[in-house]
Amino acid sequence: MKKEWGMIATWRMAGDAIKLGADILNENGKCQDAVEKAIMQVEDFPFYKSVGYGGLPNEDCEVELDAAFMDGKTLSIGAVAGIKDYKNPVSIARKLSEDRFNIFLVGAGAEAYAHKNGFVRQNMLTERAKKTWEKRKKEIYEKNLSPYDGHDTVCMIALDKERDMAAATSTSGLFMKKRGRVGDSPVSGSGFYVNNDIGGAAATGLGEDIMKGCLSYEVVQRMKRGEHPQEAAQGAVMDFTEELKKRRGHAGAISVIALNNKGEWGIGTNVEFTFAAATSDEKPQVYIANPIEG
Ligand code: SD4
Repeated sequence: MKKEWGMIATWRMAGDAIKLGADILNENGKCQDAVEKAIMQVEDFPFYKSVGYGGLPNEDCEVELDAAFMDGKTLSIGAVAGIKDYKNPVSIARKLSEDRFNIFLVGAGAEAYAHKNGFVRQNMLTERAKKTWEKRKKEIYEKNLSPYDGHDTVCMIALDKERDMAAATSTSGLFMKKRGRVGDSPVSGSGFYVNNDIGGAAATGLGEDIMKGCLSYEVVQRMKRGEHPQEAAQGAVMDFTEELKKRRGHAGAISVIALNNKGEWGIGTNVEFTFAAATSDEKPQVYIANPIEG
């Protein structure tokens, strides 16, 4: 059933932000604004430890952030990776999407662009995140653990009343990552993809594995072939998880959200996963999903 508008987002942390996005869409606002403003809210909240301010740092205790923005009408994309000391990476990504060239900037280049365009500088490392880093560092050493534990990306996809669609992502990436490590979140086709004529998808989980399957693009292509977002997302995640296990012996955590241009939504996941969704027919709500074995 065709909805007037719709929105879906990854993780429980998006539960409040999706209400803001839903209000924007309900009041005839644009999908581009809905995804950007909702993600900004998550980025600004200090207790969400995997996104924006308060995000967990890399192995050198620096907060390096990745973010992207895509417009489903023009297919414009903007992205930043490994950016430090700027408050809202998603907004920098959106601004970059207006450009014809140089749409994906990393590190110092992204920071110089942000500075030139008047974005707010802010130290993104909170005391709380620093303490978590110190504790983890000690544990890794004492217990000989793998350093990589804990990561979540906020992804949002929206359809507005004009039938336009947009998607955006923002993350601090893998906790204890190496300096300069970039995940799937700012990478088109892997971390996100949206096309007004079909729909959009966005991913969270282990970027190193998500990128091997270009999963967001894969889900959009399945929807193009007529699959419902639920079928497309679950099928793509399960098929690719199997493939990774077969070829490599293991598969990381992978979850994908999907929304088509009728406002129908779905998710696919190989782990327990929380997400938030809202449409013109359904109030904003947080859901818990478990993997469905194929
Ligand atoms: C990354 N995909 O940097 C991101 C992190 C994430 O749930 O979403 N984790 O690999």
